[in-house]
Parts: sequence; structure tokens; C-alpha cells
Amino acid sequence: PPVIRREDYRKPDWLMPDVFLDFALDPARALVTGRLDVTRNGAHNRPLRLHGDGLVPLKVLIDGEAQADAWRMDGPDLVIDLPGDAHVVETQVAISPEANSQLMGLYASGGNLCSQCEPEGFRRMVFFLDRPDVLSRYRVRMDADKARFPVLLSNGDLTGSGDLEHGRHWAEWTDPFPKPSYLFALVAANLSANVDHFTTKSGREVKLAIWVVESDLPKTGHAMAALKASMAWDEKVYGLEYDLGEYNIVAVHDFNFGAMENKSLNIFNSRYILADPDTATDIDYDGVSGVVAHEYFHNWSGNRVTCRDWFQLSLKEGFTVFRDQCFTADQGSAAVKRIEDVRLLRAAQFQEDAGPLAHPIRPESYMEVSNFYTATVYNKGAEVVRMLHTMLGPQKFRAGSDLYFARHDGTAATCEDFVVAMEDASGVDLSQFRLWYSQAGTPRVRATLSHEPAGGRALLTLEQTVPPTPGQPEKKPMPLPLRIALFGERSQRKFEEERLVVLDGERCEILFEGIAERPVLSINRGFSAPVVIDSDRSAADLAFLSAHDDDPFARYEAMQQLMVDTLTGAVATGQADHGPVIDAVRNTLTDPKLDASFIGETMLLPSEAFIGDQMAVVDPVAIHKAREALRRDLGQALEGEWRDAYERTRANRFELSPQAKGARRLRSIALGFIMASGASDGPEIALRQFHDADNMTDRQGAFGALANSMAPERDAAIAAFYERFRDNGLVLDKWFSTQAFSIRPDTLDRVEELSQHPDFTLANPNRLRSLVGAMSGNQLIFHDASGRGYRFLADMLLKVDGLNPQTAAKLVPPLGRWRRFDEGRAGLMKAQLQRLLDTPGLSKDMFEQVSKSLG
Ligand code: DPP
Ligand code: ZN
Repeated sequence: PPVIRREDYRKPDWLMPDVFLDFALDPARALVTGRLDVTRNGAHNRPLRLHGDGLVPLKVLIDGEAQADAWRMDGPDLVIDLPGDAHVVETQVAISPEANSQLMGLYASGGNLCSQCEPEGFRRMVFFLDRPDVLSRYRVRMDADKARFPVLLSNGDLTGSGDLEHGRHWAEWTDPFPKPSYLFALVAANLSANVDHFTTKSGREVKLAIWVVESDLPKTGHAMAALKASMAWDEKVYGLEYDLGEYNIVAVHDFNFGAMENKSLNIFNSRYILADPDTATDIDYDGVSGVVAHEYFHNWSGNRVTCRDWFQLSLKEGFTVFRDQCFTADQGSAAVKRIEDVRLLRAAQFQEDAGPLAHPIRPESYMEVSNFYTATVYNKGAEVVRMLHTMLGPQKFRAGSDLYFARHDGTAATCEDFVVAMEDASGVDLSQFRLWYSQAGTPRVRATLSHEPAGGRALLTLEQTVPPTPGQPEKKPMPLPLRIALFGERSQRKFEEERLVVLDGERCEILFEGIAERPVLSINRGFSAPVVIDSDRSAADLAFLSAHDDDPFARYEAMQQLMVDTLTGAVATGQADHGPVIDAVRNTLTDPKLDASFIGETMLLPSEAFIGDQMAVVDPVAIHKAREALRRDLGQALEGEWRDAYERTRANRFELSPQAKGARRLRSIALGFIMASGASDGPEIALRQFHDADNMTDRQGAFGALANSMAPERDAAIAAFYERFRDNGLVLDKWFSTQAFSIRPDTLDRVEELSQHPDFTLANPNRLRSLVGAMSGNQLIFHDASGRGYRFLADMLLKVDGLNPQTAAKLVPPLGRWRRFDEGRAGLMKAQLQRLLDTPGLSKDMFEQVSKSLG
């Protein structure tokens, strides 16, 4: 497949200010007509090239006339020679939504019809200028069988509707805001709405509707509350108001992404809309509010100002993730939110940045842009915006965002435009900061602190390196904003106020004066820069910080570092001293000043994958053994404390306050440690929690603990869970994923068995990820030395690639980590990648991921 390069960007040859689309809908065969007002953009004589993907023209009219010699097919595209500077081009095609297994373009889900266009799905519905820098005003007419599809929705405002012969009806929608094709949406469905209202700060009345199957209406309250809170938050924090009279959200079960921000008609994966206490965990509730907010915030950062080309994807995604992170932090516990975001960044993005698929947040090239909806573009992109916020301060940052929206409203912009707006509004020179957009790889900072007691001085030396990544062997130093403080070991007090140090060279030294006692270094507080810190802090220093640092993130981080040092030490030497971790955990667990949610976060041991990331060669079995040994020792040494925590978090009423959520979290973590201790009543306590729970968080917590155990209670829980929830697809996903995450030695057998289960299907992305994605995220199981895990993944990828290449390709990266493993495993992983590569007819999505992963 051809490689598309950022440097080759050329402005469009033709523009398309107004378009009219007509959809005569039927699940088996829909007729789609596009009438495009095209205008020549600049002085040139190039033809009009309309993108298509699998389309056959039934009709091509130029200014109302069939001119057969004026057009031709060139591969998937329709090329038309046009004499003048403005013409009307009309085309018609037939498509089959129910045969569309890619879930891109117009497809059927649960008997309803819906569309997904980002990034290049529009061209699967009608010949079009399907690129984000071509903005058009849309008028959309559709007709469908009224009994089957009573609800007909598109972007903008409803401008007409009525009944037709043969039981059909029609609707027309007009969107006054010019938009690129990827923001188009259409829905024809039999759904009911939860309707509410929001009044914007300037008095605009907005009708809000969340469309779901009628029986799911009681599960939409949380999403609706999140939508209203997001609308209010964006007015307050960014001064941004909603701009239309309607805001519709439609939930569907089959969806490649989490959700899609189509103008005024969001389409959501139902897992990010539906929530009630019986079926959704607290994490699911947070997922709903976070994604609802994310898609709402796109109305400005994405829709009103969109992207010039797909290399600029982080312009809307990084910024919008940053915005949704801040929203969530403001709604609940900011400390816990930051910890969760960093955990995700390290698990997904740091790994990506260290492997064969590493790319800058603004990539330089791609074969298939769908492969670039990555943790780097999204989550590292958000960290880059966060660093701007940290370095500029909130006021200048807000001045920058105001200028950005004012300057670029109604246009397609670039990452450079964003940085220039920040620069112009703040007066801060961001020349070197631009490296964050062009260099891949996670910077490392070595921090060395020395103390001279006689002079009362401490000297901190910071050195940065940015590792090589594919195509980028040499790196320049980047500006790294590091929040730093020193604490007195004896007094347990912070010396002076925290400093913000921007390390922008390879090395710098920072002098602290008036340091009379031995200082302990607290660095990268709040995770102010997305980097790895190497420091030689002792176990005692880390334990000290975990008890006394006044930055909650730094406190968490010190505990994590202490655990990681202990575990990597145990793997390297076969010897472990668990004493310091046990003492530090006891201190935190019994600290009456800490809230349960923070305690819970801090007690979580680093994942096996994260421990592996710290090692030159990952040894999955040794890591697992070391981590389980620490879990057992923590469980045994603190059994009384865990049982106390378990009792004191016995919630009596379900509510979603941060306190109640924290209590539930800590309770299941305590249960895990009680079971890890080997206490004979562990499985019984877990099964009791499983059955008595009045909410999914407690039930799932117990279910997860039991799924890892060899006790007979485990089978009882698996059977009971299935019986209770077999008709609820979203909960059944948990049933599959919990078993695939199990550390039991028979997990691979079980996963293979589950792939034959009548409720397993490759057609539904959530279900696919719940089994295949979960198994390949289970380091111990996936990396079974026999290579069975690798073979299972490759078998599945081959099957899915024919159905849904976009979703298949996203499951490739675990195989690409072969360089990090021993020769035996690496050989087996490469063999599966090679097997994929050798398969004829591989999609370009898969080809790109697999060929890059082989290196
Ligand atoms: N633009 C979507 C989102 O991230 C993904 N298609 O919200
Ligand atoms: Zn987004």
C-alpha cells in the first residue's frame, strides 16, 4: 500500500460549499444520491477526483446531464473532467448496510441503521471529497419504512418530515455549520429517547436526547447528567457555549471506537452510555461521564475548529482528552484521576513509544490512518497540552485557547496553529517546545541530589536523554517541566515552596540553599512531564515520601517506585526483602487522614506488564512469581489490617460519591489481599460478597478475585454470573474478559473454549476485545512459553481481518513486543507475525501494523 506523508500535503483542488444527500434507506439495499456544488480552488486544470471505497456509480450527472465521456473510474475513485470553475455534480450508488461488517460507512446494528465516518468511512456511502479540509453545509433527506425505522436523524436541525406511500416516511435535516465529511452522521432506528434540556449562558434553549432501546431508558440518567455537567463546565472553564437547538446521542452495540463526535448527533458505543448499579461498575460509570464529556468538548475542539489533515489528529484528540481529564478531575477526586491517567499512559503509551510502532504525536507518515488513533496521539497528546498549561499557567493558557478558537473558528487547522496561538497570546517562546510534536520516544531524566550539610546547600543534577525510535536515531533535548520539592528527613517538612524547573538542555544543576538537614527529593510532582525519572533514592527515602509528601501523586508514585524496585530486585536476584513495602503499605492503609479512594490506588501493585517494561529482557514467569510472593506476604503480614479495611468499607447504601466509590474500591482490593494471604475463608468471603452485592462494582470485584483462584467457589461464581446476565451483552463482556484475565494455569484452555461459546462473536468489537484483547493483555498467559497465546491471537486476527480490518489491526501490537523477550518467545512471536504477513489478501490496516511490528 502507498505511504502517505505529511510533507506532501496539498490544499484541495476543488471545494464543495454546499451538498445535498438523499438516502432511500433499506438494510439490504440503500440508494444514496449526492448532489455536490463544487468550485475550483485556485488556478489549475486538474479534474475533480471524488473518493470512493467499493462504490459503483449508477448515475453520474454534470450540471444535470449525463456526460459519459467526462468521467471515469480510477481505482476506487471517480474522476471527472470539468470545464468551468463551478458545477453541480450528482452521483448515485447502491450500498448494503446489513452486509457491512467493517462498521465503517452505513451499517446495521441491532436492527437499526447508523453511520461511522471518521476517518474515511464517508467514501463507503457516496462519492465525495472525503478529506477533513473540505468543509460543506449539508442538507440531508432520507426515507425509510416507518414501522421499522420510526426515528430518522442527521446533523443540525430538522427542516422537514412527512409520510410517504407504502408505509414509508421521510425527514430532512439541515446543518448550518460547515463541516468535513468525517463529522457527518445518519441514524434510522427504532429507539426511544431520554429527553432533557439545557439553557446556555446566553439563553439558548437546547433539547438534549439520548436514544436507546426502550428497555434501556432507565440506564441513561448518568450519561444525561454528564452531558449537562460538561456543557456547564465548558462555558465556565473555556467560555465555550453550545451552538445548535438540539444535541442527540444514539447508543449502538456494534461500534469500532468508544464514541463519535458527529456534529449534534453523537453516536456511541453503548458501553459508554448505559449504566445502572446492577450492571455497571464504578469504572464503567466514570467511563460514561468521561466519554460523554469528551465527545461534547469536541464540538469546539474538533468540530468548530477541525483538522487540516489526519496528521493533525492530536490537535483535536490530545486537546480534547486534556479537556475531559480536567473535567473529570473537577467533578471528583483530582488526585485519583491523575493517578489513573498516568497509569493508563504508562501501560499503553510508554509501551508504544518504546516499540516498533513508536511515532510522534503528529506522525510523519502512514499507510492507513485508522492505525493512528493511538495512545500516543490521544494520551501523550493530552500530556503535551498539559505541559503547555503548566508552563504558561492557567490564565495565559486560557488566553491562548481563546485566541485559537477565535482565529480558527469554522476552519481546518494544524497543530502548528495551536502552538502559534499559545505563543502569541502568552508571549512565551515555544520554538523548542515544538519538538514534542515531532520527536517520538519517552525522555528519561536522571536526577542526582547531593547535600553539603556544613554550607546548608543541596545540589540537584538533572540529565535528560531521549531514546532512539524507528526512523529517529538522533534526538534533541526537549523542554521538560518538572515540579520539584525537597523534604527534610528529620523534620518531615518541605523546604521552601515547590519549584517548576524546565530542563531544556542535556544537563542542568539546581542549587538549594538553607538546607540544614538531609533532604529527600520529590520530583515530577503531579507527573508534570511525561517522562521516566531515574533517581537513586533508597527504599527508606521512598517510604518516607509515601508517608509525608504533600503532593498526592508524588506520594502514590513513591509507593509505586518502592514496589517496582522491590519486584525488579527480586526478579534479578531471586531474593526479596518485602519489609519496606509492608511497612509503607501499613502506614498508608492505617493513615486516618487519607481517603479510601487514594488508599486503594496506592495499594495496587504495579502490573506485571509495567514491571516487565523496567527490565532488559522480560521474564513473565519470574515477574509473576515475584509479584504473587509480594501479594502473599502483604496479605499475611497485614491480614488484620486488610480485614479491618474490608469491614470498615462495608457500604450500606449505593451512591456515586467519591467516598463511596473509594470505599468500594478499597474493599475489593482488601478482598484480593485476604485471598492472597491464603486464609482458608478467603474464597467463602469472596463468594458471599459476589452473591450479596447490590451493585456491579462489588460483584465484579469478588468475581475477579474468584476467577484467579483454584477454589471450587470459582466455578459457582462463573455459572451464577452467566445465568444472571446472559441477556446483557455489556455485562457478558465482563464475564468473558474476567476469565481471560485470570492467572490460573488453565486460562489458555478456557480462552480457547470460550472462543467456541455460543455467545462469542467476532462481529462485535466489544466482545472480540473482551476475549482476545484481554488474553493478550494478560502477560503471564499470553507469553506462555509454548507460544499458544501467540498462535491463538494470530488465528483470531486472520479471521477478523476479513470482517473488520480496523478493529483487527488494533489487536496486533502485543505481538510486536518480541524484541523485549527471550529468544524462544521472540522467535515464536515473529513466526506468528510472519504467518500473518504471508497471508494473501491481508488488509492494508493489518499489513501496516504487522510489517512495522516485524521491523
Ligand atoms: N473522534 C473519536 C473520538 O475520539 C474517535 N473516532 O472521540
Ligand atoms: Zn476524540
